[in-house]
Amino acid sequence: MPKKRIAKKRVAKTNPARSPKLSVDSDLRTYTIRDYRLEKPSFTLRQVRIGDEVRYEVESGDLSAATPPIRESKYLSREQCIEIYRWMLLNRHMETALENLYKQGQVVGGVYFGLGQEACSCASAYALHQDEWLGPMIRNQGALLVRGFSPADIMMQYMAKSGSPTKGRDASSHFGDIEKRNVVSPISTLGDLIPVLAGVALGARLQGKQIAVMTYIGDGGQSTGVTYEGLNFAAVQNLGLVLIVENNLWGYSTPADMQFRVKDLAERAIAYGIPGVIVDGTDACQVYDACHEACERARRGEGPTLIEAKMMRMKGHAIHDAAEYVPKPLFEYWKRRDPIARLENYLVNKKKWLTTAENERLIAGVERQLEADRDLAMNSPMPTPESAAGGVYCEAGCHEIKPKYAIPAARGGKSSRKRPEAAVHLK
Ligand SMILES: Cc1ncc(C[n+]2csc(CCOP(=O)(O)OP(=O)(O)O)c2C)c(N)n1
Ligand SMILES: [Mg+2]
Repeated sequence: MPKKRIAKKRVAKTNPARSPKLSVDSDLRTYTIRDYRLEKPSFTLRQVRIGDEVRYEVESGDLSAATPPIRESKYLSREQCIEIYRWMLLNRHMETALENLYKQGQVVGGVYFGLGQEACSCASAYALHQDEWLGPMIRNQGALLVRGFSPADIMMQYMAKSGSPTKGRDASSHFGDIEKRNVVSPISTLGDLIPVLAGVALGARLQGKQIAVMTYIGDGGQSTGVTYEGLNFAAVQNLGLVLIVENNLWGYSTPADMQFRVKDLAERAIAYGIPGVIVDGTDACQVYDACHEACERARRGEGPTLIEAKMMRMKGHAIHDAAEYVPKPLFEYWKRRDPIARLENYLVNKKKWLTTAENERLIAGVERQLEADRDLAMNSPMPTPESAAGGVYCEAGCHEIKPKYAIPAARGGKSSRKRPEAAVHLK
């Protein structure tokens, strides 16, 4: 008798019609977004109007939550962690020096800051190999340092000095280096770097090399059509694009809540058919690990990855913007998550990879380097008036673009393919 009862139960369990789990599976699809974070801050803002001014207040969310620890990296060694920390310090100190230069009237135009975003800029660029490519945006001055530009290059650029990367032709961040550092110049129209970097990966592939290429887009900029077009092209072509969506909660004075409806921007990856990852953008180890994995995927020819880095823009859009519209408690909350202070604490107190004295020496070294670079920038000349006519338009051979990796195999002889009708028609 007992045997019979057991048999009956088994039949019932495997009967799909009676199994709610199975019917749910066939109706719903689920997707995975890897989330590296050790905390998941969530705030809602309320718009407040005072006369003509629009400001925001925090409506809900735990502003007093304890700061999480740095997440242990799966890949970074002690030396690499310290090297990233040093880049972040250089990034921060250089921007402080730039702010002072601006206040002294030495800067032509505005200055953009990546305060609070140094981990995102530096640890991401650090994941690229030397012969791979980066397309930075305005907040990624740390990434420029990692790729080999000096603080003097960046300061001279803002001061429009003759020795700056564009020889005084541009007064902010529109410079790159296609010869040595493999940096594509930032493009102001938000999103346009994405198809350009996808094209760089395609070019490398045509030369027989799968590389990782990296670029950034903000929570505001990701709404542009070209973001979709560029990333979709990279996805369809399986190009090694690593797109870092810098969700710093503000696009000018527009809070992220008013920019998109999805909970996390990493969810956008689902629609492209590519992996989406979330990291705490103030944790250098998380940023590095996600970028390293995305770069390895790219090098294996498996296509693009979208990484959403969540953090906070800790200043206004540029130096002219006092960011009065941002709720003060939000600044205080994110200040406790300062990427440099957290990494310093991790290296000195948690891992004991740096003694206090070694840390002080490292910081003093960064300050010395910056002082020397600032003096160099200050003392270098402005361009001569006569030079204004040159170097604006392309001059013969001024930026000849040669294949970087190999000469692509050319198709010899006449093509046997029939010319498509459209081509004939257009002619
Ligand atoms: C296509 C396009 N639209 C508008 C602008 C003007 N603009 C420059 S920066 C910016 C805000 C960008 O915000 P976000 O993408 O979040 O980047 P963040 O400044 O926060 O780093 C806007 C609207 C532009 N440069 N390009
Ligand atoms: Mg933003």
